[in-house]
Amino acid sequence: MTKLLTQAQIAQYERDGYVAPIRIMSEADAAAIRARLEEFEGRSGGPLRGDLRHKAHLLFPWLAELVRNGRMLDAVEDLYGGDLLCWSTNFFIKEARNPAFVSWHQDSTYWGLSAPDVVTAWVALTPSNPANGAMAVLPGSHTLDQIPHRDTFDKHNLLTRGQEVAVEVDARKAVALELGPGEMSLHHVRLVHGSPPNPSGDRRIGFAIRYIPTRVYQLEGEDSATLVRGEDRFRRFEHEPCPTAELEPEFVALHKRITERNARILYRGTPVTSYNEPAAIRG
Ligand SMILES: O=C(O)CCC(=O)C(=O)O
Repeated sequence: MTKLLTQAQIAQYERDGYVAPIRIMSEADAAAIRARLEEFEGRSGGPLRGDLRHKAHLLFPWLAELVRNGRMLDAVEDLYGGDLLCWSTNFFIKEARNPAFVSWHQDSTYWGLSAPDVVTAWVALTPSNPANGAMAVLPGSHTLDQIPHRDTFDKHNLLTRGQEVAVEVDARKAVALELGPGEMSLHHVRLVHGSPPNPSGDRRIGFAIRYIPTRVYQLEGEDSATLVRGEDRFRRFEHEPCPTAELEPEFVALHKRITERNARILYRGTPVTSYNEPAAIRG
């Protein structure tokens, strides 16, 4: 008996490495989250920048609630069982008519996690489609092992190191994941995916939530995660608390410590020590 996904969707995840679209909230609820984000951006002087794009669920209660969305967790439980951690979150915001893009890559490359049992729930807060730079995936590529990547640090690449797979990708085989606000896609950590720039007149906003079963651990040092369902019998991660108000000082300090530590893991082997800010975000 599954909780949310059908047997066909579970089979698709196993075969193709992704499932989409899955509705997890109404369009109105997604619009309300977008409005909260943009209200904050309005107050703080412009698009969300720097560390605020990463692990923002430790700073904003409306994102802490989103990572605990029951329908989303039901779907993830259908894939990885009922003891679940939210390891990380990342905003992928592409401004209107902006060159920001995401190169073809596998998420697993620099995350340092012990097993490829990691799923991303990519939640659309605006429409995401081929006209505004939707994410595209290469079905079945998650069954490949870890593919070598090269770092480009391209100034418009939204990935930390501008990393891209060091093999030819046949883009004709790619499938664009079309989502409406309030829908999500699920993709496997080894699935090759990427996305082109957004030439449209509105922003494309996605919030990527990375979930792992509690048995997975960090190989590259100390790390933290949020227990979102079940129990953690392994206690490999420092458990993160849940914010009750926006940007509470102790949460801001915690978030700084955690994102700096994560940046050291993600940029290991390079001279970069804190989150690189692509020109596409700096503006
Ligand atoms: O938002 C995008 O276009 C790409 C997102 C992505 O690479 C990810 O969620 O891993």
